[in-house]
Amino acid sequence: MSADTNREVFFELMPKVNYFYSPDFGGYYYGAGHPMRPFRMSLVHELVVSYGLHRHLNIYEPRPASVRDMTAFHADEYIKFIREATPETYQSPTCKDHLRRFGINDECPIFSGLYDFCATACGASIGAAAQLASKDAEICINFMGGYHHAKISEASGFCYCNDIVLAILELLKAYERVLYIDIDIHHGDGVEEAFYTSDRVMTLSFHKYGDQFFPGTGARDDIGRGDGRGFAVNFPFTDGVRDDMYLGCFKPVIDNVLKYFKPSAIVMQCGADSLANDRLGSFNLTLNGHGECVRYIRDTGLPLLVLGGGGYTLRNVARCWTYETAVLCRHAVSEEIPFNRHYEYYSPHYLLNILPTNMLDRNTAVELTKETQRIVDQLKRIGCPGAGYESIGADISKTVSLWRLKGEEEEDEKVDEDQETRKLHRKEEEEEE
Ligand code: V1D
Ligand code: CA
Repeated sequence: MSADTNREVFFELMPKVNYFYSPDFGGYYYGAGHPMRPFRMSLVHELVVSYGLHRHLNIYEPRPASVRDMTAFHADEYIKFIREATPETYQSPTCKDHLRRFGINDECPIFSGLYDFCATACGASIGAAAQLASKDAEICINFMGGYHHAKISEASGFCYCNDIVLAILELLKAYERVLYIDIDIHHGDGVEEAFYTSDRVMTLSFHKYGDQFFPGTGARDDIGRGDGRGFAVNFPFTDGVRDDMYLGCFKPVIDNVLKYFKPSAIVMQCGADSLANDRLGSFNLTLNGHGECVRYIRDTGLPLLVLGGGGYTLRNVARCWTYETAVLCRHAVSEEIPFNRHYEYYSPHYLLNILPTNMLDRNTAVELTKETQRIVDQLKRIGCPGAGYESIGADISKTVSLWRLKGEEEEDEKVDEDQETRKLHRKEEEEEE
């Protein structure tokens, strides 16, 4: 074989990986003391480039989503509101009550540039889905997206517009069945709710459940309704889960989802708040565990959209999503963090991996095995995929379910037993600012 033919074979075997990034994204600011810090995207991108990963992927600056794009899922009046709201209206005491209707509060404040922030995140996820649908890419990455809590007309949990639902709707134009996987520590309630009655989208969320942990949904017996019965899958964990136990659940669940659901494309939300030492989370995963989930999904060879999500210890978010970018473009990265503009964030050891803490693992092998078996039994019952599906290109608005009403009243913030540890993390974060 000539050198040229070798090159062609090499490029054919290597999946085309497209990475979406907007240099303005890191400049948005939710407000003082708010744990969601879009600045983390600047850290991620800087680390990706300093590792030289940009040479192994194609970088795209996204086109912002239009109002029309966003109202494929969201209510017209909600998008109009997000577009017109300003930090000044948010500050006015008379407006505050009115804003509550759309879920606006101190957790989801109106900040400067909010609409552009949403349009960028959604534009990137929709653009990425369109590339996958037209086979212009095999893997797309958008760490500016992953806002899984946003509802049709309501902001929730730091999320305003649900780029994930919009991306899935785009994929459904070309693919018969889409699998959504969510490894953020929080339940992916907005995506589950949107497709709760659909058998063309399976939503699978691994999350902390119990102790009134936000958002409080994602119980094991929430499995979908009507045509969608069995197509919502929830894996509840409790505090302290480590790599080995997590993967021991993740892998068999994925194997059985592939076997019984047979997805034609996958969307994966990679919230980094499931890592050890996250400022809001209480799992104990390292990059080996979190990254192995991504590798396992990459190895399915299915068209794949990888998204961001939560993640509140900024230096670890950058470590995690950089490592996962390397996994997706199949390029090994060194354990030593290369010098970059934000090098001081990685002090004192300047290494890539993160260590598990000595926190107690409250999950037991017996419980987790039972949970895995329950899910396998649920999957066995979903029936033969392909039977009775709407034809491709049919009116997909029908697949978005509207039946669920607004959830329970918000619970008071829990008093956390790890409060002291969290205070320490918070102090570290403040020092990072
Ligand atoms: F710790 C905080 C400090 C300031 C403001 C908010 C918080 C905070 C921590 N956890 N807020 C929460 C969660 N909300 C509640 C209750 C509702 N409140 C009245 C109390 O516990 C919200 C957590 C949102 C998590 C978002 C996400 O990580 O899942 C995400 N994924 O994609 C983007 C964000
Ligand atoms: Ca989750």
